[in-house]
Amino acid sequence: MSFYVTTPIYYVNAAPHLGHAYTTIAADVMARHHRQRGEEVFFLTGTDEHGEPVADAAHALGIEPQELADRNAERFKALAPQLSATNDFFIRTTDPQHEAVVQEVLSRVRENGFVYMGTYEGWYCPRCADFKADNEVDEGNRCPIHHIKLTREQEDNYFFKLSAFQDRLEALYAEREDFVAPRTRYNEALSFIRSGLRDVPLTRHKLTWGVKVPWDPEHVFYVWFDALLNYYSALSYAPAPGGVAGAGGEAGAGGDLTDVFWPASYHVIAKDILRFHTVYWPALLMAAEIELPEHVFVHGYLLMEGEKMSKSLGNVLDPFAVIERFGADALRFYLLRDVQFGQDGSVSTSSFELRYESELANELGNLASRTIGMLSRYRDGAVSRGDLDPALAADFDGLAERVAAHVDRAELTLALDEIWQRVRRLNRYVEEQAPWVLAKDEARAEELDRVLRSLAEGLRSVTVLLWPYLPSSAERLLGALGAPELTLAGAELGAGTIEHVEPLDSLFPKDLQPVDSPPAQ
Ligand code: ME8
Repeated sequence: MSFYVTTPIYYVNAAPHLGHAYTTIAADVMARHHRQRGEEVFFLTGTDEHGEPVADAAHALGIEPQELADRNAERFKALAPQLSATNDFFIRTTDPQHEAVVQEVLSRVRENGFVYMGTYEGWYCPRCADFKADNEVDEGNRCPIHHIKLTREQEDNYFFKLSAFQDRLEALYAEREDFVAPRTRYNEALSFIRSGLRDVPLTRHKLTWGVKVPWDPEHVFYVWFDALLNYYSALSYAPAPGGVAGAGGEAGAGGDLTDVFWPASYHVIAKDILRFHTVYWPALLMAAEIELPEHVFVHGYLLMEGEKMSKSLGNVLDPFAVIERFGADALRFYLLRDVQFGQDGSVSTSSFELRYESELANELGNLASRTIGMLSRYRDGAVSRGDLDPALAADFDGLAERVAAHVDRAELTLALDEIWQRVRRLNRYVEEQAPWVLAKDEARAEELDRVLRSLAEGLRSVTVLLWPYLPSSAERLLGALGAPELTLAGAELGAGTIEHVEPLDSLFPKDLQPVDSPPAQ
């Protein structure tokens, strides 16, 4: 079994913000979960470095696009580990290997008869790097996303015959209802297709910052076709992840991983780039005779004060400030817990702090410290062997499978909720069983043993399942339980044997400063 998940490649025209962090975190949760299932996993992220958004931003700063790209690519590259994201490769579209694949694939598209020379006339947003039809622009000819005034462009370009794929795309959507999720996004993509596809520019004449068109070096490829191909090109030169031998070479030596990981299992994106991924991308792959990805999952926007966060709108919540004060785990948890994955959701420092305190500190943190504390106090840390409480075990029955089924559909918030219900169940179990009462009565020692064992095992089970969301905290906690095993099979209640627990410092300390207070001097 192999699993290949991607994030969009981010524009290097600005620094990373919470929106980028969100998609990377979500893809990382999926990658980690699939690794727990023992699958061969490849997780790709990277940067989109060509085109007008980058060229314009560089010129505004008085530097060359390559310099801006180098500078900001480093910041995106550094973002992933700060989020505890475990991407297997970081692609940059200025990588020469990527550029060669773009030229090769798009030449094939031309040889297959899907490219012709034409004249484009219409609206163009340089921030979106997107051509817009008359009915897609706001009043005053403004971009509906960036609110900037658009210019009408006229340019001789090579065109991609998107219209030739009308029937095949409709057939794809009819045959594979899970190609795009959630359903609202599937419907949106399908209705765009049904409204009638028009051919789109494949190259730009006015621009020089891009991949050169091999059959006409006066042109560069339109940045979106260059960018989309990253998902495919990366596999041809990325080093193989640990444990996977590349088809064409040694693990780690840059073997060709295409045979192992293509087609991609999931492209995770937000709705701003839906049309490119759900219409242009499958059509382009069809034109190049490359197999289509399995799923595109379209999540919503993180909103601040009701508007999509973006650098150009200047309303950005700084993920680094949150990480610095609360750690990456808390950010990961908050974003996937508070905003239903797939829908828009408002984020704020106050709702973050509320979740941190009420759920991470008071629910999971307390459960861990109570469980370990009682085992230390009453049993010197030793966990007895024997049966688990059947009533509690019944509440955990099939949990790992349900979580897996949700993650298979990229329902990351629902999967987390399944787990969290068990965290709450365990806290109720402590209250119901009142081990402190049992501990006072020698005659009930066996009962106490069973309660403590059931608690410890329940805690271990939820912690294994929480690992993709809270990797550092989960590893610390499993370390204290003496049960570092992370596989999903091992998440079953009763699958592990905890013999002895060790004391643990508070997992989610409460005496942290608020997110938006100035750092301590
Ligand atoms: O579009 N809420 O790059 P980009 C949620 N280079 N997600 C958000 C977000 C928000 N407020 N803001 C950004 C591009 N994102 C192209 C992609 S792919 C072949 C080329 C995330 O830097 C989300 O994943 O504008 C969105 O789709 C992506 O960042 C856009 O990043």
